[in-house]
Amino acid sequence: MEKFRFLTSGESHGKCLTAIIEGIPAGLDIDIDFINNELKRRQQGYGRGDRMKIESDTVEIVSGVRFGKTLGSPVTLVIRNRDFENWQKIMSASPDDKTDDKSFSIYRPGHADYAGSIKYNQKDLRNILERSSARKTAIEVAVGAVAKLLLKVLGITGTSEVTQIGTACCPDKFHQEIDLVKEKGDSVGGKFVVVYKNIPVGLGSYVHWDRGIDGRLAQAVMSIPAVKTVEIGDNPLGLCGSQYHDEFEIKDGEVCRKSNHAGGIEGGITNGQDLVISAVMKPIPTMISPLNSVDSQTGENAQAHYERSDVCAVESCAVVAEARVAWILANEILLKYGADSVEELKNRI
Ligand code: EPS
Repeated sequence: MEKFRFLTSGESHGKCLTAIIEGIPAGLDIDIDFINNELKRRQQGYGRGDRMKIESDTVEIVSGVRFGKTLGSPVTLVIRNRDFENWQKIMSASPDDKTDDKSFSIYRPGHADYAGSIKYNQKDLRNILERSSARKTAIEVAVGAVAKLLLKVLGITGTSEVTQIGTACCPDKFHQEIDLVKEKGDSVGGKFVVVYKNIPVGLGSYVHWDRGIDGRLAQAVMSIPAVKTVEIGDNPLGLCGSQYHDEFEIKDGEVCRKSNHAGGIEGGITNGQDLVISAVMKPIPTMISPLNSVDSQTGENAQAHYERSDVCAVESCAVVAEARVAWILANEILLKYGADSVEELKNRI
């Protein structure tokens, strides 16, 4: 069930990225500086590639907002790709501009090239790369920033932190790990954690398999490009029930917990504790030292395609995950407390 719905569009080197969001109550203050700051956070991080030097992502609001407040109508957001200037002909919508410039046919192991080219029956792997690129996460973060603004009104806030890069588990060693990998022309992944606080009890449900908020959050985070595992709370593998479950106690007349191993969800429902989600991002598949591959056009062995990329994007991935968690929470809040205006929503909560 969706109340907070949106679609995005746009290719990595196309003109722009766009989102149309529906379901935001009227009267929400849209702080454009906050949205742009979220976009800036996504662009940062040690190990990002040269594209981030070209782009300076900022959002344009095209509909649904008047004098800084939502109207209750669909909100349209646009982020222009500055790099489009260099790709106008290559990414042109007109058949008159057809060119082989920037075409490629050698699969990058780990990227969408192989499966995508078969699925969409494309010879030029550029047609797969352009939308499968993580560039689209820029507009997703803008949508997440709008969801965060709604959550903020209700006192719900989220943060993220990188907890591992490659084999390094302490922040002091992260840059060194990325430098070492970069020197080898390789790439590196890692792990991060997202925490949201002040969440009401009762978002999500156990009544049907697709209503559990844990399943919805896992889907939202797992589908970020390059994410391979998602955990809610602590990994219970190898722990006994007495070590894992969060015991209750009464403190100052309130029901409290001694721990939060469950990460804020029991029975597919938020339980009022902090929501804790961690995920592992695999190493980016585009590498200067290429892996063995196959040329789909010649049918021969070849070295994988390389083009400008990142060595490590785990910090950015964490910001994207924050955004995705914000969409899910905003949707669940609107499902539970459904309201047409922010005032109505506040009164209901
Ligand atoms: C990205 C923009 C892309 C890549 C990266 C994410 O820009 P370009 O391809 O022009 O360098 O830097 O995407 C990938 C590494 C990938 O494999 O999809 C961005 O804006 O985050």
